[in-house]
Amino acid sequence: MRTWDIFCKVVDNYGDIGIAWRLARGLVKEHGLAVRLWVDDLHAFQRIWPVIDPNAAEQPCEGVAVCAWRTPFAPAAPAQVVIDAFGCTLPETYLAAMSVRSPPPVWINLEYLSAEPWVAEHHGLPSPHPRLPLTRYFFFPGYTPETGGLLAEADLAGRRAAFVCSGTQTFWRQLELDAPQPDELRVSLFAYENPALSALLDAWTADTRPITCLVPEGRVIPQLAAWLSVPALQAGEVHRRGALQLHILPFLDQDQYDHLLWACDLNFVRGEDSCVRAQWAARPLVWQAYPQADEAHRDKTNALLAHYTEGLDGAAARAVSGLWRGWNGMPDAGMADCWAAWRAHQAIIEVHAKGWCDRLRLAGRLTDKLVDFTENKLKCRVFSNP
Ligand code: TRH
Repeated sequence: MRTWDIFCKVVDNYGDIGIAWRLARGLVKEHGLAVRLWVDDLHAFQRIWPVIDPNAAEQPCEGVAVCAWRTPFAPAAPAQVVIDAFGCTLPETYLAAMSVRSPPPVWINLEYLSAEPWVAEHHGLPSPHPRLPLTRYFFFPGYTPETGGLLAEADLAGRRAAFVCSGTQTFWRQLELDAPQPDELRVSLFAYENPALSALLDAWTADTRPITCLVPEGRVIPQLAAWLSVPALQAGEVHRRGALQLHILPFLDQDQYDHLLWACDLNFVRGEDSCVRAQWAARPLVWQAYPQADEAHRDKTNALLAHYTEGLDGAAARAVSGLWRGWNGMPDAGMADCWAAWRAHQAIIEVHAKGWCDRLRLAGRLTDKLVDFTENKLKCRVFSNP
């Protein structure tokens, strides 16, 4: 059985561990690999996967050996494949052990996802280590077949279809919510602090049909509390303003969060992993890119928008772009107008979201592509090191 080590440093938020965990689970379940996942912040991990014990040095979970990445790093024999998630810098002692392993491990730097065109050109490129006899390969997830593809379980579409067909009522009950009214729009909101939020909430308050907004606890809560003029907000609270009903939810586990995305009519998502999951949900979405000091998130937003709105009718495409750009600090119009335009084209945007999900499959599944890529390299190594 092939051995894999995945290293993950939690920079901030939940995207790094969210992606590393999804990848580790997929490699074990679908490819039968022996995977160790080294994580430097098990508390963050526990937020998205509550059975994780934040104090355990090593614990089995879903077939993955979850290991605490501590400093100094205790000696560990390197695996055949080593993933350094998002260039997290491997422990020096581990790197040294990799360099004397024969044949050397296949070493992958799993990069952040972007829809920008340069990704395809950089995917798979080697980078020799300056001192050690090791080569690191850049593996870029992406939206086209020339890239590393997207994280998705093989049974994802089937599970989603089964849930949509017969699971939503139970899900709403579990969250202690009523099922949606026929004319209601149910929205999930996962966001960073956002200057456009108040104007969007104002627009929802003035909508002609009811809007229910479900907000898992997180970074946007203080801003919501300020808009509501309340000192703080907790899970379970409900607030009404005009057509808008706001529900604060507890932070859900990663699988339940998928259910939320599948059950809502529109999902506001952020960063990387929730954005991809919202696309697989086959529902309309609004993406907030992870804000970067050099404004690189603007290029990322525009690149995904260009790709996502391909094939969408002109006015509907402008409505999607307007709302996404306004939400990402690039307003083409006021938020109220952006919302009105989105509402006017809602039906066509919903159809597009379903078609988009089918098109996404053409990019390929990241786990399959990663296994193919590393298997090829491993075979070459065995061949050159008989
Ligand atoms: O948490 P994020 O903002 O993570 C970000 C991005 O990944 C960004 O690219 C990276 O540079 C930065 O971290 C360091 O957003 P993201 O990527 O959507 O990750 C959130 C994870 O949390 C995802 O796996 C879904 C999960 N989640 C839950 O499990 N339960 C919840 O209730 C919610 C709202 C999210």
